[in-house]
Parts: sequence; structure tokens; C-alpha cells
Amino acid sequence: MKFAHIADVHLGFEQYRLPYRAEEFARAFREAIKRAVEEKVDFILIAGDLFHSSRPSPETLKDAMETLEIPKAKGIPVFAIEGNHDRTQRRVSAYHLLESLGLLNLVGIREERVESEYLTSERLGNKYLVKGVFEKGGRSVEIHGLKYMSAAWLEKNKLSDIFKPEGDAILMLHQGIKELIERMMGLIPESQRDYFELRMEDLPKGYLYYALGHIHRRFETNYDVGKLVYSGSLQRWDFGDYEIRYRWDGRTFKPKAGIEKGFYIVENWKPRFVELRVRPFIDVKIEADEETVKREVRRLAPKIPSDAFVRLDIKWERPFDVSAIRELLNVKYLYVRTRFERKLRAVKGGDVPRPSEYFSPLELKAIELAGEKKLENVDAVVELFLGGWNEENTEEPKEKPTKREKEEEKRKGKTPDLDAKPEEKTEKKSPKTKPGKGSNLLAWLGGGR
Ligand SMILES: [Mn+2]
Repeated sequence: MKFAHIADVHLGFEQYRLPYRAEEFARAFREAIKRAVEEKVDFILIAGDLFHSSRPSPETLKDAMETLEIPKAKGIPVFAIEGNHDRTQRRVSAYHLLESLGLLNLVGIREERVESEYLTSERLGNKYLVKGVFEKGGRSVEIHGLKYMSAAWLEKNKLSDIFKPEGDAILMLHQGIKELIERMMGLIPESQRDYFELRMEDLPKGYLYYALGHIHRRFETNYDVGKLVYSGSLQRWDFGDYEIRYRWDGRTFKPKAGIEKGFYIVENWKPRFVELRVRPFIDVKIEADEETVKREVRRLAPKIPSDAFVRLDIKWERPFDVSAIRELLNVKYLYVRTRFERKLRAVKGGDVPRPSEYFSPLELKAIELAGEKKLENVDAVVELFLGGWNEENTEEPKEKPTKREKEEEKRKGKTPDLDAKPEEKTEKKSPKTKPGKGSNLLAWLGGGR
């Protein structure tokens, strides 16, 4: 038995509002599917977030359909679940459309019984648990799964009550698991409860393979008798998901390799990572004065491929003009982030200097308004006052959600997925705490939900 495990494809994602990035996401999917078919897999798993949105455009749907025709033509079935980005509360999602066209098989909890070449159903309360079944040479494997569910839903519904493997079985989920996120990035404070929905102990035992999506960084571990794998996103998600990070240590740039992007081929239950060549994201961080930054960026430039997306993060105590530095890097996309901030340094003997020695009256007023501890805010306020706002340098290349998307997100957050019991409608009004600066947790989690 041989299969492919793909997740977090995000078709239709115009990253940094660049339409060609959506084309690159589509190309990565086509490449992954082609490689899987060339490897003669028996079936393909898509563990959620095939689409970037629950309402993909006709163009995006066309991309998905054309690529999924490739395995269909070879008689290779595709099994899928919906992710947090593309699930819907409606009866019919883009996945149901693809299923009607014979392009995939949707596993999970459904309203109606489904019996087809690759799907079978069992009763689950007033709904049905629809499972994938694949048979070959007298052996059979069951593919169980569930679309992305909220932490509140998963607290009320235990996965081990729903999923009971018999024989060789795979479980597909699109969730964050606390202990694994911690292994990837360190301890998660309780205030960041929103970034996972499950703990290891919540995972049903007895599966031979756990095909997971949601975390955009690839990760493998063992769980009970099986392998647990996050395949990661096919394309780089943001600059936290870098190919190489160059960090200035005061003397030189120290390179650090990031995580490869791709998917898994699993043969006889052994996962093997298949790397895809995707657009390089290079993250450069330097804390130095203007002269040093210019000199070192010029020195680094030949190491950076021209097709790269680069984030240049400049930090210094006094502001300087970075426009000349921009010209030193000839790359496809450059985002210069500047953080010019003064620090209140403790002097010898432990005395903290009085702010009046260091700041102008205007700045002192701003400090009073913004609070002493938020000096970067003070700088921003002062800059605004002085009309020195430089849009080019302060623009975050983050996708700003449109009003409709915001409403969609709100709706997603508040409405439970299945069993729309009235009491669940009032669930969770807990304040969201964003991870601190420098955290790339969001990168793995797909930019929140
Ligand atoms: Mn995702």
C-alpha cells in the first residue's frame, strides 16, 4: 500500500496581494499531484485547506479541477477533509462540488449516508460517519477523518468516542496539537490557548498513520502504534517560514536553514518527504548603524537569488534613510521593515536615567500618553506628529482582510460546525491573545482563522 499525504495547499491565495503568487500555489499543487501519480501511489490524501477560502473563485476551482483530473484519469482516488480556511457551515462546500465531479471523496461527519466505490457510512447519532475504504490485493485500509473543528466542539465531543480503528486505518485531521506545537516552538502560554484544539491524549489510538494538516511546517513523530505526520504547506507561508534566515551577530551574518516545503509519500506505513522547489523566502535581520547596514547588505546581496522574496529587518537606535539600501538588493520582492527605537539603558550603579535627559518635551508628552514601557509607540506617535511617516517602510505586507472576509471569519469563529445546538451559539467570547513579536507560530497555523 502506497499513498501520498498533502495538506495546506491554499489554492487561490494571492499572497501579499500578488496574483502571480496564487498561480504559484496552484503550480505547487499540480507538481505535488504529478509527483504522486508518477510514484504510482494507490491513493492520495488531502488533509485540509486545499483552498485558501471557503468561497474559491471560478478560476481557483478550475485550477483544482484540472489538477485533480490527473489522478482521476489514472484511477487513483483522492480522499479529503476540509480545513479551517475552507470549511463551510453550509450543506455544500467546494469539496462537495469536486466530489460530485468524481474528483475526490470527502470523509468525515455528514448529514446523509454515502455509499460509493470508495466511501462507506456508519450511523453516528443523527448523522453519519463517512469513511474512505481502499482495497488492493486482498488487503484493505480505512481512511477516517474529520474537518477542522473548534476547540469548544472538541471539548464536548471526544475523538476516541467517534473514531475506532479496526484493522489497517488512517486518521486525517486538520488541527493544532498542543504538545507538538510546543516541540516545534517552545512552551505555549495558556493565553495562547487559541492556537491548538487538541492535546496528544485526545488523539484516538490504534491508527497506523495520522495524516495531519494545519501546521504549515512539516513534522514527523510516532504515536501509539503509528506515525503522526504534518506534511506542512506546499508553498512558503510568510517570512517566518523562511528558506534561509541571515541574522547579524554584531560581526557577521549567520545563516540558518529553514524547513523544506513539500509533501509525503508513505509506502508500507513508512513516510518519506518529497521536497518541492518553491519560491525562496529569505529573512535578513540586522541591528546596526546606517554605514554597517549598507556595507553588509551589499556584501550579502550576491548570496541572495534574484527570484527570492526578501524581508530585510533593520533595527537601530536612531532613524536613517533606507531607500538607498533598498537599491542594493535586486530581488523579486523586497519588504524593508525598520524598527528605530531608543532604549532606556540602565547606567552603572543601577540608576535608571531620568527620561528628561534623553527626550524632548514633545517626546515626554508622548511617553506620558503612551506609557513609559512602550517606547516604540512613542516613536511612532512622535513621527506622526512630525509628519515623518514613511508609508513605504511601515507597510506590513500582510493581507488585510476585506470587510466580507472579516465577517466570514467572525461567523466561523462563533458558529459551531455540526449540531447547531443553541447553547453552542454563545460559546467562546474569550479575548484572543496574539503571539508576541518574532513568533512564527502564526506562520505554521496559517495566519489564524
Ligand atoms: Mn492552512
